[in-house]
Amino acid sequence: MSPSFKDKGGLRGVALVFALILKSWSSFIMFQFKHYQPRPLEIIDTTLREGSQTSLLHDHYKYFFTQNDKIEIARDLITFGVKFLELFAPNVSPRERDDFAAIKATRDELIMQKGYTFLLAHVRCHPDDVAAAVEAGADGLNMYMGLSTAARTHSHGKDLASIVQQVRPLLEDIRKNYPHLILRFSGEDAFRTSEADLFRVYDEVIPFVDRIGTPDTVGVATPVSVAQRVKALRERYPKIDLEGHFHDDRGFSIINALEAVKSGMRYMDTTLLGVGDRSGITSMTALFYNLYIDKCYDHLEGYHLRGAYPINVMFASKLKKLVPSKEPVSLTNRTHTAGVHQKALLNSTSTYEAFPLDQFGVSESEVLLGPLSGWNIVHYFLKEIKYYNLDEATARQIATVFKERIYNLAQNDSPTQLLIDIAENEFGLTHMIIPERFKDNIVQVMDNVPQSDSGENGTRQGAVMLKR
Ligand code: HCA
Ligand code: CU
Repeated sequence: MSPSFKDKGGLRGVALVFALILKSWSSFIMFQFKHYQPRPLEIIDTTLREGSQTSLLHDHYKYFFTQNDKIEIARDLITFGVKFLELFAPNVSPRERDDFAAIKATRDELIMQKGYTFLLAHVRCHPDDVAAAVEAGADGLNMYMGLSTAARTHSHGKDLASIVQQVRPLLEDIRKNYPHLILRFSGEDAFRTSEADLFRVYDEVIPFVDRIGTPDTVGVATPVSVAQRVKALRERYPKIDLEGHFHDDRGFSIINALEAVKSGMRYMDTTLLGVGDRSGITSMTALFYNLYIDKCYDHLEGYHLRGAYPINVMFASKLKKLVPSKEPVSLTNRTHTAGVHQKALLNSTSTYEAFPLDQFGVSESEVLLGPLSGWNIVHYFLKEIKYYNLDEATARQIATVFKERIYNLAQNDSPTQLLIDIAENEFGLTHMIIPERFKDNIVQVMDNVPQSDSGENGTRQGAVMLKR
């Protein structure tokens, strides 16, 4: 006999109570940092904090990311496999407070699908910042204070003893009152701070924190100084995890991060396309690309590398730019204009491409069908790869139609052809006019190389040439 309507209501009630218990249980047990097993490399994405300080936003009079931008960026980072997002302290402005809540809601929506992502508030060693972050529901606090002579003289003006007097009791208090919070303390400008001065402060805070940050705030570090510093810190604090943050003033942000990771630094701050204050910091996809090339496969655990290029395109569109030519995971890195190269490429792509960019999503299928593909990818693909005239609004409409149809595609039909059919036949798109003599000058290799043939030394046959 089937249960009566009333019984069903009862069952629903039980299910609701069960769901509530599960929710509160999970927020206390499952999602606590102490139950999380950190991977060999944990990216702390700071696109929404450090990255928001990029002057590139000013180029288009945009100045800041909108809340929708931030939600999309956070969602795509979580989908990519990032588990730590650094955000501004919520008391920076009412807008940041709202955005914090919106990002948190996005994070919560993705828990069932992608697991938990920790939101870290970037806070000064000041009780107001701490209180605001706690109120906003941050999972952790990324605290910082300048320890270098420059910071002590020209910024906060405190000597090391006063810094310790301010920071230690604050951290002790937070640890006592909010034991679940993930705490990090950074000695800002660490690479212009002597080891003795760093140790003087770190020794005092170590009992209360989960990680120590060593930011290269002004970009003075070199691979040699990084390796030496990481070694010294690991020797003195063998049980504590280290976090790096390398600015690109000398163009060393990638090599320094790579060196640090290889020397045993588990946490690395990165941003999408490496944007940040001045020349920015390490680009996340550039770091993964180099770890892959250097066969540090452990460090790639849990990241969706094929989403690398699509996430770069998404983010570039937020800055109203193309993926920059100096970003290794870029289409530019697969674009050949030298005639001699083109002929050799037809025979084997390995002649002028040493590395497997297709594994990082610089491939036709990933760009169109990857998990992150949205209207901006469609816009980019049609405009930059296929050379159609179109604006963003049209790209949005085409993307909607494309997404509706793509799942009904017959097995042998190509998504590219479907997109082109929609673009040409239903939206009447036309090609940009390129002078005849330049038409064959550019070759982009957008093939998918079979898995077994993707090693750096493999001959990467079967390439499909894509001439614009
Ligand atoms: C800043 C400086 C910072 C902080 C890094 C950190 C730096 O913008 O506040 O908190 O570890 O480069 O030192 O980004
Ligand atoms: Cu910085």
